[in-house]
Amino acid sequence: MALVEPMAVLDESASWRDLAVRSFASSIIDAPTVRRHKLSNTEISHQNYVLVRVMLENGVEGYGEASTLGGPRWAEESVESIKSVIDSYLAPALAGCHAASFEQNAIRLSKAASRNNAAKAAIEAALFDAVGKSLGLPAPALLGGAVRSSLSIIWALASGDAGQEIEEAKKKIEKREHRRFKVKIGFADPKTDIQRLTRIRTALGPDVEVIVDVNQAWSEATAMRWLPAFDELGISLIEQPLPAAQIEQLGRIAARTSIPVMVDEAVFTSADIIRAGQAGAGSVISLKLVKSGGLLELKRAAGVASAVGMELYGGCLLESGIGAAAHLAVFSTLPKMEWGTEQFGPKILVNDLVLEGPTYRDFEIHLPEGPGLGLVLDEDRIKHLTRAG
Ligand code: MUC
Ligand code: MG
Repeated sequence: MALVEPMAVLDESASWRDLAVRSFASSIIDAPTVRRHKLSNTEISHQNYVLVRVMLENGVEGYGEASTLGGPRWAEESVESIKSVIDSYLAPALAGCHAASFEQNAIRLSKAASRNNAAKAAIEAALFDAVGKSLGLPAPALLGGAVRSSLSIIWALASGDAGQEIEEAKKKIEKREHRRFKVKIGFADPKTDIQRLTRIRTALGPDVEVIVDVNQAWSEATAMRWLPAFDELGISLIEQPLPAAQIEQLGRIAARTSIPVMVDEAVFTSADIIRAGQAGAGSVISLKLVKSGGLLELKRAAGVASAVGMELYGGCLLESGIGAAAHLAVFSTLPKMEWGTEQFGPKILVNDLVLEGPTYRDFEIHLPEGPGLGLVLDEDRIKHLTRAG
C-alpha cells in the first residue's frame, strides 16, 4: 500500500506544506561528568551524545539526541555509528517528507535501517520538537496530551566508593533533589557489593529507597546465592541481574525472590516485552528511547508492558536535558508511571547542554514548558564540546 502524505489529503495550505523537512545536521558531543560513573561492563568520565538538528521549510529548527554509555557497550550503537547511520541512511530517507507524518516517517526510518534505535529516536525527537514549535504545541500534546507535569526522580550512585556515595546521597536529600537511589553493582564480586550496600543502607537509614542495577553481571546461580542478602537489606527493586538473553533463567529468579525484578537490557522491542512477560522474567520494565527507537514506539512499549502486567519505570542512558525532555514528553502522557523516572542525566554533567529544559525540585523532575520539547540550547557550550571533524 502506498504511503499518503497528509499534505496531499488534508490541507494544501502553505503553512502545512511548510512543515516539510528541509535538512538534518548531526554532531558528536563529549560532555564531562561530575565524577566517574561505573557500570558492570564500562566506566565513564565523559558522556557521549549525537545531537540532531532538523530544519523545516518554515525555518523552524528541532532538536533530538542519541545517548550512549562508554561506546558500543551498553548496547551495540556508538556515537560514531549513530552519526554515520543518520548522515548516510536516516536523514536522506526523510528528505522533503512531511515532519508531522510521524508514523509514516517511522516506517521510512525502519525501511532505511534495521534496529539502530538510538539513531532513529534522536531523529524522531527532533521532528516532534520542530512540529510542536511550528504549531505552538508542547510535544506531549502531539502524543495524546500530558496527564502529569512532574515525576518522582531517582539518582544513581555509581562511583563504587561507598564513602563518596553516602556523602553524595546525603547532599541530594538535603537539597531536596533526590531521596530514592539506584546503586550500580556488578563490577565487584557480590560479597563486596553487599558490603558496599550495607554501608550505604546503614548511613541513609531504612526509609530511603534503594534500588540496585546489576547490568547483566550475574549468573542464575550467583543470583540464587546472593539475593536473600539483598532482601535483608530491604532493596526495593533489582534491575537486570542476568544477561539479556537469559529470559527463562530470569523468570526462575523472579519466581524465587521477594524483590521485584526489573527488565532493562533484555527488552528492546514489543516482542521482547511479550516474551519477558510470558516467562515471568520481570514485574517492572525500564522504558528508554534508545531501546524503543522513537517516542511513538516508546509509548507503545509502555502499553504492551502494562498489558502483560509490568509496572513502568522511566529509564535513562544519562541523557542531557535534550534527551531527558524527549523522554518526559512520553512519560508525561502515560496513564500510569508507577516507579517514576531516573532521568537524572542533566545533573551528572558538569554542565547541561540546555539553558532551559527539565527542572529538578522537591524530589521531582518537572517537564519543561513551551512548545515542542521546550528547550533552549546552550549553543556556546555545545560548540565547545562538539568533537572536531
Ligand atoms: C542502565 O542500565 O540503567 C542508567 C542509569 C545509570 O546509571 O546507568 C544507566 C543504564
Ligand atoms: Mg539498567
